Formats: sequence, C-alpha cells, structure tokens
Amino acid sequence: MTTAPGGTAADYSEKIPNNVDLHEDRRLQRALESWQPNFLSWWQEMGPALPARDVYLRTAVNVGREGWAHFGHVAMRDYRWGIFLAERDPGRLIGFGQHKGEPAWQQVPGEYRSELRRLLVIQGDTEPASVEQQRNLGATAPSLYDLRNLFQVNVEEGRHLWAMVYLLHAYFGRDGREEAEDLLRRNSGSADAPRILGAFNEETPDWLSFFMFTYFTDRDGKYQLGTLKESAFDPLSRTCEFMLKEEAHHMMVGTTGVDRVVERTARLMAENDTADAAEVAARGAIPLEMIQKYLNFHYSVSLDLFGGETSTNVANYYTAGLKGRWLEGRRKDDHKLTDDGMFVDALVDAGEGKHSIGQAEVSALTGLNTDLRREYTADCQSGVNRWNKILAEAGLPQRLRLPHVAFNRKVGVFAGIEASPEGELLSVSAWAARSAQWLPTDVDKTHVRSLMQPVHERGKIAAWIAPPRSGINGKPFDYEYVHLS
Ligand code: BYC
Repeated sequence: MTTAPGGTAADYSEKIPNNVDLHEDRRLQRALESWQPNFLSWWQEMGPALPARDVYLRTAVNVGREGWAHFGHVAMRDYRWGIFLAERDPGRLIGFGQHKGEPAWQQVPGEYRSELRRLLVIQGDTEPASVEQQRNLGATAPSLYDLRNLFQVNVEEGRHLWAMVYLLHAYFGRDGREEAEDLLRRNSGSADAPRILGAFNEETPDWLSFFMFTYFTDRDGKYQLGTLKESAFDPLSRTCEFMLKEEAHHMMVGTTGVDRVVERTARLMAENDTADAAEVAARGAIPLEMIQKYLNFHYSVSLDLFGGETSTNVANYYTAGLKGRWLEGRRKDDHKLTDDGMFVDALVDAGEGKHSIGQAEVSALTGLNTDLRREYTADCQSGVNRWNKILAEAGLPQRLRLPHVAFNRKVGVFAGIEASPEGELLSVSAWAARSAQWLPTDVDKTHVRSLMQPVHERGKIAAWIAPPRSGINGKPFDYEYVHLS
C-alpha cells in the first residue's frame, strides 16, 4: 500500500494498482487482468514511437486533496496504469433531472443501461485515440521538457482509458467486456475502424497542432468530464472527478505551449520591427497568420465535439440523470428544466428561400449541447486574451481571435453551410476561393513541419518556441526530464 495524507490510498502491490478493492472481486480482477496484456500490446504498437529509457513522470498514488501524485523517472512500459475513483460520499444525492433528490446510484439502472454504456464508450474511445494521434511527436520534440510533457499526457490518457474500461467491465457484464475490446480495435484515422468522434481521426503531425489540441480538444474533455461528474451513476461521477484532476496538467501544456509559440513570434516581430509573415517564417518562427489558422481549425473541430445545437439525446441524458450541466450545483433554477426555454445558435429563415445566422428559441433540455458549448467558448476566450496580452506587451497591434460558431462546422445546424470566421454566410464558391486564408494550407503545414527539428539535448530549446517560465514539480528547465535510449 502506498499511503499519503488526505485520501484513499492506491494499492500498488496488485498487478493492476487500484483503490477499488479489486482483490475482493476475483472475477472482475481476472477479467481486467486478461484485458491488461491487450492494452500493453496496443501501447507498444500505437503508443509513443520514440524509444526512451525513462521519463520523469507523475504517477497517481492517492485521490485525496494533498499528495495525490508521485514524481520519478520510470520506463514508460513499466508505468503503473491503475484504477482510481475519487472518495465516495455516502450521502450523495442526485442533483438534477427526474430523479433529483434521490440517492445516487451505485449500480446501473436497467432502463438506462444502453445510454450509459454509449456515454462511457464515446468517452473511452477518445482517450486512446489521442495517444495514437500523438504517437510520432516525440521524434520532433522542441526540448526534453516538452517531450516529458507529451509522454505525461500520453500515459494519463492511457489511464483514462483504464478508467472507462473498469466501469465497462465492472457494471456492464459481457457487452461491457466486448466494448472494452473494441476500444483497442478502433484506431485514429483508420479506414475500416475509425475512432467515433471526428476530431479524433485528424492528424496531430506537429507541435503547434499538439499545443492547439491540448488547448482546445482536451478542453472539450474537461467540459464533458465535468458534466459526467454530475452523473447520478456514482462510480462514473467519482471516476470523472479524479480524471479532471489529471486533466488540469493537459490544459497547462496547451495553454503555456501556445503562450510560448506566440511569445517567440512576438519577440521576433518586435526585435526586427516587422509584421511580414514571410520574414517571420524566414527567421524560423511561426507567423501570427499561421497561428490564427491553426487556432481556427482546432477550435472549430472541437466545437463539433459538443454534438448538435439541439439534441434529443442530450435532453434524455439530462432528464434521466446521466449527464448534467457544467457546474450543475451552481445553477439557480429547478435542475429539471421541463418548463424552460433557451436561445440556441440557428439558421433562420430570411425570406425568399434564404437563410441567415441567428438564434432560435428551443426547450432548455434540447439546447443543453449549446449550453455546454457556450461555457466552453467562454473558457477558450480566456486563452485568447492571454495570448493577446503577450502581443500587447511586445508592443504589437495584431490580435488573435476565436472564429464564429458557424465557421468550418461539420456537426450540427451549421454543417450544411459555409461561413467566414466573422460569421458571414458564404456560397460554396466564395468559401472555396477564401478558405485558404482561414485554415492551414499545405504551404503553412510544410513551413510548420520544417521547423520541427528535434532538440533532445538537456537545457536546449528549438528556435520557434520560447522556453517555459518554470519546470515540472519545481525542477529547472534544464533538468534531465527524459533519458533517451
Ligand atoms: N463526430 O444528438 P447529437 C476527451 C453523432 S473529449 C461524429 O447532437 P449528442 C479527450 C452522435 O453520436 C470528450 N459523430 O449528439 C480530449 C449522434 O449519433 P446517433 C469526449 C458525432 O449525443 C482530448 C448524432 O451525431 N467525451 O475526453 O447530443 C484527449 C446526432 O448528434 C459527433 C464525450 O463526448 C462528432 N463530433 O452529443 C483525450 C462525452 N457529434 O446517436 C480525451 C460523451 C455527434 O444519431 N458523449 N455525433 O447515431 C456525449 O455526451 C455525446 O454523445 C456527444 C454528442 C456530446 C459526443
């Protein structure tokens, strides 16, 4: 047993570290132990491709407020992926929907079995997908510090897969076990068996994409996990609560990663008194115009992850108590929403067979995907403000911005139309003529990729990105975060 103050200790003497007393349920333990080698083969084949002897990694040892993580150099194949649920509150009551006020469920009610399984499978599918997408990034890491962060994100996404697989095995019997197998069978970008959600079949071919992904797409994860943390199904709620703790580091990697790219570009522009993209590119940085295009792409693809603007699925999830709202407990309403309405983004009839982008009133329950997407957008804006502060401090007038909600959408009401980043509706031909101004082109991608030369020397960093303000766990930037083989 590894004990630390303030929480339930993880049992590390077991083959699968856990704080759920796995040894008390031999059948479940055996089922998970037979899934474990498949997970490890998947990690070998689809996980980080760069061979590393060991990496300075954080491992969860506890779920309490203090001292929940241990840091040390470990070989990634020996990382102790485990099952950790936040502590149980025995008096927890359901906070919303038709079962509001009833005790939280410790088992899956038969009538909600298939919906809950679907939510777990969608969530579980994203975790290994992101590891697959990031598989080759190690070969072009800008520093050992960044390489370590990549690997940390990867092992924790692997653990988040374990989190969902545990729930599938423990509560869904045979179909749960089959779904767990399928989570390793589907692969990002595969023609035959792709990952379920769109963004998880896109490539993450370079580090600017990685930082944008960890800023925008991991942030969707934060919001989806936040709604599942509200779930009436208590084991799911407790699992998500602990996952969110780990997720905070992934957000930090994205936020400060983009900070550092913007900082480097801004400094170069200020020092050379230039706003010329070609000159910035020739001097080995990423022009602001390209950063904006990458931002446009990752933000719009991540907006799609919230589903349609209106959805009967989400209304049913809420009413059943499966998936709540972001910070449900702080909302000042009846937490049932049966009589409420709200305005969602919509295509509205502008007469003469034309449409314009506007708002439509719908029942609050069917608008819940929009509610969550708006919370997410407000959070994304805080990053943009941060990056703009870096530009302002460098004395530059340029600013980054989030594109309009209708821009480049493939899911929901705007999937069938084209819109500019300002939200102007465009014809198909106008979009074709102008989209290269807004989304990364092959030329942009080639430039970004040309900068991706590995810097694997201790204390050194690539020229296209500024060093971080601080290291990991109080260590300096020039610490040996990774020993390569
Ligand atoms: N791609 O009724 P609608 C993370 C489907 S990220 C493809 O609007 P709903 C992470 C949808 O399945 C967080 N298909 O959908 C981040 C439905 O199909 P059916 C992941 C899509 O159900 C970084 C149909 O379109 N977790 O953790 O209201 C690294 C109609 O749609 C997409 C979750 O998402 C899409 N983007 O909302 C690592 C939480 N969107 O049923 C990890 C669980 C929709 O007609 N998932 N469709 O065949 C959910 O809560 C919901 O299922 C969704 C969709 C929000 C995804």
